Amino acid sequence: METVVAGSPGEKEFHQAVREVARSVMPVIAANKAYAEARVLERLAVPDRVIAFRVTWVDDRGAIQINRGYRVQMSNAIGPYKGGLRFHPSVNLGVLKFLAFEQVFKNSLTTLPMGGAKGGSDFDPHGRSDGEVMRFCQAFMNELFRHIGPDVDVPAGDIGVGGREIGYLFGQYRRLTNRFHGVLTGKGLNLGGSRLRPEATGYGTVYFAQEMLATRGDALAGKTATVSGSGNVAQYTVEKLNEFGAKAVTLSDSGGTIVDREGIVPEKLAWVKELKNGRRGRIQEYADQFKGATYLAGRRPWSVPCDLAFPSATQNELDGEDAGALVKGGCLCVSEGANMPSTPEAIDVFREARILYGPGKAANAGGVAVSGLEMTQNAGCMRRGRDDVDRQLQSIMKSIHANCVRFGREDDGFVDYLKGANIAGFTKVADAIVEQGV
Ligand code: NDP
Ligand code: 2IT
Repeated sequence: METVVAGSPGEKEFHQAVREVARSVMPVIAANKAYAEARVLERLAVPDRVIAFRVTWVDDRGAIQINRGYRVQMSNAIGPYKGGLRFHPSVNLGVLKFLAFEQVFKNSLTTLPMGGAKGGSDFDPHGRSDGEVMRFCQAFMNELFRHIGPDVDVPAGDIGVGGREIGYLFGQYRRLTNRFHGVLTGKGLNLGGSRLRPEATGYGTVYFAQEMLATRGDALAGKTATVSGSGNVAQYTVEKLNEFGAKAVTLSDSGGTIVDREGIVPEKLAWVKELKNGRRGRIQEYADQFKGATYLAGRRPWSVPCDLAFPSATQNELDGEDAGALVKGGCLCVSEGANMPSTPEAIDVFREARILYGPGKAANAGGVAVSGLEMTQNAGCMRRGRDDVDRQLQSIMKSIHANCVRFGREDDGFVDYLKGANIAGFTKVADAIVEQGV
């Protein structure tokens, strides 16, 4: 860790992500001479390549705007680089390195042949018109296009990047290269996108919770859930919870949290989708729209009593104190839709309380898994139906869960899903690195 920290000063999220994986896999490396000799972990903690560039574009007033753009290509040991693009003012190199590092292990867990990468920009889409977002995406692709390709690096969405942005990015890639192929995932159906990709992360996170609960003879029906965020992942988490007969009682955004003890039922969720994906408004409006709902300005959902928690907004959004409040409120299962939403202190609290804790790299892998299916559909010029994709998604989430249990079960029967996910994800990549020499 000293070498990692010295080589990436100030990148605290990156240090946090590496430390968490190192803690789990050090015993595996100590027991496997080949991994130690090949210095697999040290190699994985330095990106294969970091691309950083200026994005210059013109806003609606005719003024020139300048943003920073990045792509961190972490490892392609088991497949082409793969991972999302994030547009958010908090984006910097350290954040993208943490996300790219996590992506390597997550993608390995999916069982599909995908390496790990992440990219994005400090561009803030809030309050920008469609035209401004389009011109920004075009300017971003003007540099990115030379570094990606269907068997090189295949970006997708993340915070601030959804179907609209992927469409603009794809259009510019096609104009620049004269190629129509699967260079991005999360595309609209007209552009060769996969059915169920928008739903996949949220649905997968709920399927993962279902698997975790089943190990204790329990199920989702009748449970109360807190959900953070109100974007892509949060929306489809609530949708699937409703289908399973559970009740979601919170959503949030960077302004605060709404609490609706009656449950965010399908009609209310449809309104949230229009608010967030159509008008792009604030979640606060929910409390004005629906009687009985309240708005907690500047607060997160974790003080609301629940059986299940689905952190689905951003990194480090749930700290030790929040974890304590969740456990005290009766929470028995946490399934992470976001990447690294729980701080190390929060994870310690979950562990000590022996509750079910599904880390993001396992629980939210359904999104990139369906991205992997989109790549195979594009490569084979074919299309799968919704039920077919859903079946595959469920089967992948089950296999990720089984792998976590296999590598994470402790002597007393408790499953440390974080340890299991890290070891299972690491082992496949480590073997591939050893096989390919230096
Ligand atoms: P969206 O942009 O659709 O939604 C993000 C949500 O999180 C918004 O409600 C946003 O609020 C909130 N949010 C973002 N940053 C912050 C912050 N700093 N503080 C408080 N709230 C914040 O993104 P997604 O739903 O796609 O992504 C959510 C999480 O899921 C991220 O951690 C992402 O990495 C992860 N993820 C996404 C996948 C995908 O397929 N999209 C796959 C796997 C993981 P506001 O509108 O106010 O900014
Ligand atoms: O964090 C993630 O796994 C994503 N944002 C999805 C990446 C992808 O390539 O679909």
